Amino acid sequence: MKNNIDYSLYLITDREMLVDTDIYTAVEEAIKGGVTLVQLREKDISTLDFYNIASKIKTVTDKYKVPLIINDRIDIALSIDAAGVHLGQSDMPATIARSIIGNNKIMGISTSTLKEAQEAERQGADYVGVGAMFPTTTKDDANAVSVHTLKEIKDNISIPVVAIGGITEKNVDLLKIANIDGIAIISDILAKKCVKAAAEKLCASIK
Ligand code: TZP
Ligand code: MG
Repeated sequence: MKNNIDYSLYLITDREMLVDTDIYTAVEEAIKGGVTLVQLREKDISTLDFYNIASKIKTVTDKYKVPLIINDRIDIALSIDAAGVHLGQSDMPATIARSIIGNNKIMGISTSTLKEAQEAERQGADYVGVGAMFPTTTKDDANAVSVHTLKEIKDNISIPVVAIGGITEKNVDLLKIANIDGIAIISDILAKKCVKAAAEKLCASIK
């Protein structure tokens, strides 16, 4: 089942961006608009709040049979039986994470160079996130990655490649040349007043 994941429109959460809505409604609307995969990524949050939000989001994603990935927190991912985890370069080493989560869970790794992407694949990642592709205010310490490097990564690894960072319906066409498996979006969906319409626009532009 983890081999049939649709990475095409990958929503990553950030509660602080929401406009007049809550995270559960926003995730549901985004799924209705065409989001194929959801990652719960919340910073500055207590373990209890993270766990409670994760369990509640899981009921939403389960309703639509959309896989839920948890950022950073392997313990929370396992506790709610999420589809997997997403780890950065400064999180738990991928090989250790794999030994904890087992082979049936998805493990995604953030990368910004070909070397990091090849290493992630070697260490058992199921997909890599690559970015930041464009300037973004969502993550202030993100490394910039060129479309050339994105394509080089896609051409040199076998696992799915998802681009991230500053992607909007206006610039997504620039990534087409890299033939990637999906785009990961925070603000161009969640900071929009109509989350469903925002997801629909992105969905239309990647078709
Ligand atoms: N990792 C690299 S850039 C980024 C993350 C989490 C932020 C993506 O957010 P946005 O709003 O889609 O630019
Ligand atoms: Mg992290």
